[in-house]
This record gives sequence, structure tokens and C-alpha cells, in this order.
Amino acid sequence: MTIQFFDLAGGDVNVRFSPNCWRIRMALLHKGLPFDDIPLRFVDKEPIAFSGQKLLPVIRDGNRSVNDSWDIAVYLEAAYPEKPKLFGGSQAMALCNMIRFWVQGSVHRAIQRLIIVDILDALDQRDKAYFRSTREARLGMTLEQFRVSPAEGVQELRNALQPARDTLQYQPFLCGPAPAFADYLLFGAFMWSRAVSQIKLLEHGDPVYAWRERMLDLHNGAARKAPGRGA
Ligand SMILES: N[C@@H](CCC(=O)N[C@@H](CS)C(=O)NCC(=O)O)C(=O)O
Repeated sequence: MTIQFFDLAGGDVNVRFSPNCWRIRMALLHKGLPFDDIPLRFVDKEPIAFSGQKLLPVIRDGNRSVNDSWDIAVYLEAAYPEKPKLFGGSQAMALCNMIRFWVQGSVHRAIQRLIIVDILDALDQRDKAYFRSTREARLGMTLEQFRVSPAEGVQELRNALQPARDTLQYQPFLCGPAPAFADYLLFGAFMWSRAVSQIKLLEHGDPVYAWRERMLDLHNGAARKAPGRGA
């Protein structure tokens, strides 16, 4: 049975902005596993009630349901060991977990402050009030107060990316000569921005820019072809 992949969608249902969902879209493509792509809105998560929680991504594979992007990647690696590896081994998986927390802590935070109002603008009308109230409660301030100017935010992001920049001077992907899940962890953050915002996050000469171009070309250009605002 084809895997069902539940993804978060914007006002235009083809705009997919969730960084955590992008990790899994790329992981499924990496493994070469066919999947049904099922878009959901923030206020319409009834279709994932079977997962017992309300966050995306979620996959359903036969009678197995898995949520949380990390747990899904671990599941896919264990369930499809004959397919291209997402981690490559238990030590690599453990190290990749550190990349996950670096991305979520430093990179997501910097990008979120730049694009938070762009995300709001990209949502379906029914999702806007939900997004504003849940995020403002979490942040303890309005979205507009949380947002930083491109000049300030882009510099914070570029500083946060230094470990990736240094690594990519040695090798084309974070995982070495070929991409794997650590690359998808970071790449998801860029797809978040690309889907909703036109802010130029990276300079042309930056090794991270060249890496992002390579990532956009992967799997038949799946990410490059995805609808969005561009940068
Ligand atoms: N740690 C989780 C985080 C999942 C998460 O926060 N998903 C967001 C989208 S990126 C979501 O579904 N939010 C729905 C909501 O806030 O109602 C993962 O990596 O999957």
C-alpha cells in the first residue's frame, strides 16, 4: 500500500511551507518510496486524528502511523533498509540528532523571525486567526513585535550558518559526497522561507548558497519546482 504523507498547506494548497514536512518529503524522495501527498490546513487536522496528536508531518504506512519528523526518518530507515540510506549507521544517526537541534535552535529561530509575517500572509483565511493566536501566545508578543528587519535577521542567520559554511568548503553535502538526512534537516528550513518569502537569505558566493542550489536540483528538481514566492 502506498505511504500516505500528511503535509501542511498554505492558502494556495500547492504551497508547502512546513520545514519539518519538507524534511520528510525529501526523505521519501531519497528512499524512492511512492507516496500520496495529502495537504491539510491548521484548522482542519481531523484527518490525522488517528495519530493521536495534532502536528505535522504524519505518515501512514499500511497499519503503521508515525508522527514527528525525526521519528518518521528513523522509521523509514528501519522499515526500508534496502533503499538509499538516510543516516548510514547508528553513529551517524546519533550525530545527525545534533544537527537536528542545531537547525531547530539556531537556524529555525533566525528564519522564523524574518518570515513570520510572510507565513501569516501565505495562509488560508481560516488559518490566519489560529496561527496568530497560537504563535503570539507561545512567543509572548505579537508577530509584528517578534519580526526583525531583513538587515538584522539575515545577518543573524548567516552567523548561525557558519558550521555548515565551514563544512561545505570540504564536501558538496553535509553528509559528504551525497546528501542524506542531515542535509534535509537544514534544507527544510530554506524551503520554509522559499515557500512564503522573497527575502534573500544567502549571498551568491556563500558555499551554503551553492549547496542549496544542489539541494534544489535533487530528485528531479522536486523542491525547485514547488510553488512559492522564490528566494
Ligand atoms: N518536532 C516536530 C514538530 C512538528 C511541528 O511543530 N509541526 C508544525 C508544522 S512545522 C505543525 O504541524 N503545527 C501545527 C499547529 O501548530 O497546529 C517534528 O519535527 O515533526
